[in-house]
Amino acid sequence: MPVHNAEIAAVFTEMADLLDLQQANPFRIRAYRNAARMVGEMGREVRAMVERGEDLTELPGIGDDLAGKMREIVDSGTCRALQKLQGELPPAITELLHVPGLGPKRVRMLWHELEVQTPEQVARAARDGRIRDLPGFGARTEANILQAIEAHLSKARRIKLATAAQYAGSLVTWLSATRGVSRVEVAGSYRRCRETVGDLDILVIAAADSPVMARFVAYDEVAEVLSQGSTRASVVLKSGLQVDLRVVDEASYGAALCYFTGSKAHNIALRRQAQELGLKLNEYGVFRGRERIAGADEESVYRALGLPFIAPELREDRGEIAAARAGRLPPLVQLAALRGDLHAHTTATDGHHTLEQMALAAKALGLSYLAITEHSRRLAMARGLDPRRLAEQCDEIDRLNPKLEGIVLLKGIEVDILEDGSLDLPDASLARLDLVIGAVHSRFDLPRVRQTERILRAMDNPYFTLLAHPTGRVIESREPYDVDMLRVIRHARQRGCFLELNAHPERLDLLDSHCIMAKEEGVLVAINSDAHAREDLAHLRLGIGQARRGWLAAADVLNTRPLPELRRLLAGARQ
Ligand code: DGT
Ligand code: CA
Ligand code: CA
Repeated sequence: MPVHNAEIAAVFTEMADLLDLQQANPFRIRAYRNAARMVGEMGREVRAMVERGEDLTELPGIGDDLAGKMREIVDSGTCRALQKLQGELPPAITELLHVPGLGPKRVRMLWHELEVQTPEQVARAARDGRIRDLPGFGARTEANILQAIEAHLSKARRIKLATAAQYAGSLVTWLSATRGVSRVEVAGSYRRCRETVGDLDILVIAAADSPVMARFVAYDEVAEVLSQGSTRASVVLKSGLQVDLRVVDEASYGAALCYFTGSKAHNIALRRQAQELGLKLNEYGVFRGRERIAGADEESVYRALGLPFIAPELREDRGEIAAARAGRLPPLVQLAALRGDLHAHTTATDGHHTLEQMALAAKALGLSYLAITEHSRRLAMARGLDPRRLAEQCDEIDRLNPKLEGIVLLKGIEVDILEDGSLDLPDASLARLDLVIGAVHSRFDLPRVRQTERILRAMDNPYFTLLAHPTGRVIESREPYDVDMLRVIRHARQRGCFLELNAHPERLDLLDSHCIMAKEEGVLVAINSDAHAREDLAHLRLGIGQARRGWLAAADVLNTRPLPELRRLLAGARQ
C-alpha cells in the first residue's frame, strides 16, 4: 500500500494531539507538529525517498528519531509509538481538539470532570448546562462551545487542494498505466484550482476492452466501492476522499471534460448560451439537431458556442462568459511569469535553511530575486528579530549578494502590526530595508471597524510596502478575521502600497474574490511563497492557481516585474 505524505503528516499530527492531552514536553509536541506540517506540504514523496535510500534527516527538523518513525510509517502505515499513545487515551478524543475554542486544557478538563469524549457527548453536556460550572468555563463559554460543536458536526468535509494533489497524483499514475487508456485528467473543482475540494472527478479515454474499471476499484487505497458500472464508478479512499471516475470516448472527451470540470453554475450558463444559438450542449458534445458539431476537445466546444477557450479557473459564472463573448478575457498569469518571491524566512528565525541555501533554491526555480522577510521581535515563538539582529541580517545579505550570481536577495521584514496599528520595529530599523511586509499575528478577534482601522493605520507608516496574508485565515481551521477588505484595498491604492496573495497551502489569501477587487481598484498583488524551507518555494504554483481564479494577469502581479522595475515600485511605496 503506497503511503502518502498526507498520511505520514496525519500520524504525526495525531501523536502531537495525544501528547498534548497528556501534557507531555512542549518541545516534543512542537517537533511532531512541525514535522507534520513540513511533510504534509513538501513536494516530494517521503515514500520515494525511502525507496531510494535517501537520508531523511536532511529534511528540515527531522532527526534520527523522526526519520525512523517516517520509515516505519512508510512500511506499515502507522507507528508503534502512536499505537501506544492511542491505547492510553479514549479513541475519539482527538476530534475534540479540532473544535474551535477547545484546546488540550479544556478537552482534558471535560474528559476528567464530566467523562465526555466525543463531540456529541460534549454537546449534550452543554445543553444540560453541566459545563458552565467547571473552573474556567462559565455560561458564555458553554454556549460558545455548543455553537462550535454544532458547526463542527454539520460541516461537510473538504480537503485542501495541496493534499488532494498528493492523492490525485498517484491515482492518475496508476490509471495511466492501464492497457487501453490513452488519457487521464482530473476535472471538477480540482482542475478549477479551488482552495479545497469535496471529491475528485477523474475522466479517462479508454478502449472498449480496457480493464480500467476493474483496475480503478482494485487500487489498493480504495476502502469502499460506492458504485461500479461500465462507464462510471465511485469509490471512497482510505483517507475518506471520494473519487468519481468516468470513462468516455474520444469524440466526446472535450464535452465531458467541460461538463465535469464545471462549475455547475458555469455549465448552466454555457447551456443557456448554446440554447440562444439554437444548439444543444451536453456531456457528449454540441449538437445542431441530431448532428454533433463539436465535442472532441474543449476548444471546439467553446468555439461552437461562439466563444474563445475559457480557462478552468475562471469557470464560476462570475462574468467569464460575457467577458469571453466580448473578447475581454484576461491573459491569466502563469508560473513562468514570476521573476521573484517577496516573502521568505531563514534559520535566523523559524525557517529551516540559510540565506544562501534559500537564494540558491530560488535561483534553481528560475527566480531572479528573493526577499528575506523574517518575523519581528513580537513573535517570540518564532524567535522574531529585534533591531540589532535585523541589522546583522542586513549586513549578512550585503556581504552575500556580491557572491551570488543570477539571484539577488532583497532585505525585508515581516513586521507585526500591533493592536493599535503601529509596527513592531522602529522606523529607523525599517528605513534600511528594500521592503516592509506588515502582518496581523494577534488579536484576530477585534471587531470589524477596529481591525480595519488597525490595518489602515499600519499602512500609513511611511515604510510600509506590502500587507501579508490579508485575511489571517487558515483553511479549514481558522476563520478569516473580520475586516473591510474593500476599504483596505482602496487605502492601499491611495497609499501606493501592495497586497500579498500568500501561496502557502493552508492560507491562500487574498481570496479569489479579493484579487478581483484589487485588480478593479488597480492595486498590484504579490504572489509570495512565505517559504520556511527551500521546498516551500514550490508553493508558488498554488498561489498562481488562486491568482488565476481571481482573474489576475501578469500585469496585475507585482513580482512579475524585472528587478529594476520592482525596485522602482518598492521605492515608490515609500513616503
Ligand atoms: P466539489 O467536489 O464539491 O469540490 O465541487 P465540484 O465542482 O468538483 O462538483 P462535483 O464533484 O459535485 O461535480 C463535478 C462537476 O460535474 C461539477 O463541477 C459540474 C458537474 N455537475 C455535477 N452536477 C451537476 C448538475 O446537476 N448540473 C450540471 N450542469 N453540472 C453538474
Ligand atoms: Ca469534485
Ligand atoms: Ca464528484
